[in-house]
Amino acid sequence: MRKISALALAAPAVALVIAACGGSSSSSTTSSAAPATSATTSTATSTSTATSATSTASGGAAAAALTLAANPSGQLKYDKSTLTAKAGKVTIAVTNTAPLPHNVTIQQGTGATGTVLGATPTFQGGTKTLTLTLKPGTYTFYCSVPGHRAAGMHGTLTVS
Ligand SMILES: [Cu+2]
Repeated sequence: MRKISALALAAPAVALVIAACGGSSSSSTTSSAAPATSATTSTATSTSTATSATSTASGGAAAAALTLAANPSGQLKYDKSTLTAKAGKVTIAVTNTAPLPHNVTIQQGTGATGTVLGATPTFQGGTKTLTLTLKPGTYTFYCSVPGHRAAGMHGTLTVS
């Protein structure tokens, strides 16, 4: 009985402290923080929507998507020059925030030419996902927009 009454006394004391803070100048800080919180919440919602769409597109494969991004400042290169994956279903999520359109094209082997196995559309802004079923081997990823591969927009994908 004594413990319960002690708690009952403590709770109103805490409430009084909170009320005192809320009534002071700190109320302006509280109101400015509220919009930021709701903005974060809406971003998180759209991200989770995109994630579920991606997993549906990749057919529920357990393997995590590889990520590749075009240089955001417009240089003709990707953020990686090598990618590695396990044989089977390989998903590459390609982001292009550069001020010009790019794509990612996957070619068999590392020669100047080779069989093209798949490609994202040429796009600007956002992320496109490319899923291919690949055997162990070496592949080249490059941008097929004229001049981009020659300028350095390519790399090697190793599948084992
Ligand atoms: Cu390009």
